[in-house]
Amino acid sequence: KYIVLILVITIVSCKKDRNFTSEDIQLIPKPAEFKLEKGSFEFNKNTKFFINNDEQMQASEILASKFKTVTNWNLEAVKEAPSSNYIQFIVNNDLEKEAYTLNVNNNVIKIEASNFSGFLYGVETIRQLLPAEIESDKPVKNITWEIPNITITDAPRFKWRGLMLDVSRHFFEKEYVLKTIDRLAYLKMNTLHLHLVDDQGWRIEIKKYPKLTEVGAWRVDQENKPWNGRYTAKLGEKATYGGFYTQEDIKEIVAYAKRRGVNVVPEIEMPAHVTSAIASYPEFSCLEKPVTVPSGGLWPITDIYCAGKDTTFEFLQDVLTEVMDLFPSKYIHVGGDEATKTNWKTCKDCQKRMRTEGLHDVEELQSYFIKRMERFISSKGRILIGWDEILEGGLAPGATVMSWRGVKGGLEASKQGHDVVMSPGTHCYFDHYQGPMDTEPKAWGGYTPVSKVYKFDPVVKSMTKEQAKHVLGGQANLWAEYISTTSQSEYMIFPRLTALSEVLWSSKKNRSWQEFTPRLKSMFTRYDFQGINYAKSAYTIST
Ligand code: TNX
Repeated sequence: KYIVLILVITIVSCKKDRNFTSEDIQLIPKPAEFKLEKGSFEFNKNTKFFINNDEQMQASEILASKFKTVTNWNLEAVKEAPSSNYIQFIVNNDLEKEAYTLNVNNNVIKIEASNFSGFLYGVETIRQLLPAEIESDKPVKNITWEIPNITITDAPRFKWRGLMLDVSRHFFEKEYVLKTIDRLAYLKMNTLHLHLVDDQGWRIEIKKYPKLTEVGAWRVDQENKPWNGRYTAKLGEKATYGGFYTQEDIKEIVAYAKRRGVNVVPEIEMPAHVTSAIASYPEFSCLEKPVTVPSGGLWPITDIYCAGKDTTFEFLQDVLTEVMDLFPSKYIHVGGDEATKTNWKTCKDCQKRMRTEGLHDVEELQSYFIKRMERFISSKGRILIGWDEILEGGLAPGATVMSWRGVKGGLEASKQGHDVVMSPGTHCYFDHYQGPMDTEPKAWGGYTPVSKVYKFDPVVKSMTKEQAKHVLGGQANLWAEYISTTSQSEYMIFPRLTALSEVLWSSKKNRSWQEFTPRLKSMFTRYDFQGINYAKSAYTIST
């Protein structure tokens, strides 16, 4: 009996004395500063969130719902100060947006922030400090939900920390989009760019133009055939693959994202990558010939919007009006990439437009096109953003550039005093291989292992201080030509997004690949609990 008693006492006292070491702190992205102290805070069913407003309540719910799942506790949010065992949310307007401080001290945790995102990130940090089992989707027994006494001061390096999902080439169901939003917030990322339009599918309901989704959202199913055999369906052939988000779906996505500090940026491609729209309304193209929604790669893309007809612009303004009503995003993406302007060269309306506007070539006509859209978008108080082709023929006055063909376009835009988001194919294209081609699933091409993503820096070395200020941040793009399931999408996104989150959040001097890799490995345990199909090969290959 005595032996048992001594054993119990030893175990209990060991637990109390558990001393965390810096190896227990495996946060990604790495916080700006942290100081570990002796002692710890232990969650139990009486732990309370001490809050003042709805925003703080929403942030606390992220953690409360995790505890509900694993312990079945209903951690309460209260507005009166409890005597101990609570997490207090404190408004501190000296802190920048998204910044937070976290102080864990035996019986009390304090999170200070100036806005919702800051509180949310404080909570997400607590989540990462807790045992990995907090991520389980099933009840977990025999765990002490303890986190070390620690003081963290943290703020992001960049304000645009994004991921793009190509929902056109592969239609991702709403549920997967919502899951992706959770995962972004978990890594303190704040932007989800939805590529809603491309040749192979139009994915958003537009009330004024129902054919966009009746026709444009569907193609002949070629999901299991290689992308590179160009396949263009015959007119009238049965189109069964596809889908789209209703306006109700979009509202749900946007509201869900807001509660996770994520801004959803819609992309409505123009003038090219729009065969799905032309298939629905041929009258907005130069040739006005009926076409079908292609199932595979389409190159070059010649069926583009006609830049000569005013009706094209009216159509696009109507579309964007509905889009802007749904998406509160300050930035509205209009694509602008890879337009083969063959038809513009022979189209009478386009020729006339060029004469009346005094344009010398089709590049200037594309620039006219984007500038005209930019006037419309900025008249609504929003900012146009487009792929770096929008620089050609002259950049629209208020435009922001998303640089994908390397960082060149971004550098040029910053020189012209425009804001940029860096998303170079070399480091940010998650449709590239992340390991040897013979062992990895078929991908677009290229080689972008997680270590290369980690080496990315959105600020170009040759930039002046002034130019660097125009770099809003960076973004990963998941083009989906070769994606046919959500689990494959997860495989391409993770763990590369984990590396990118640190690139975009943590200061440069705070980053080291050697020091990052053990943290990445420990993140895998959390991803296992979250049920994410990350590329397990990535870690061994890159270290
Ligand atoms: C180029 S990046 C495209 C996409 C393709 C991608 C494949 C960009 C603006 N356009 O349409 O999916 O390459 O990596």
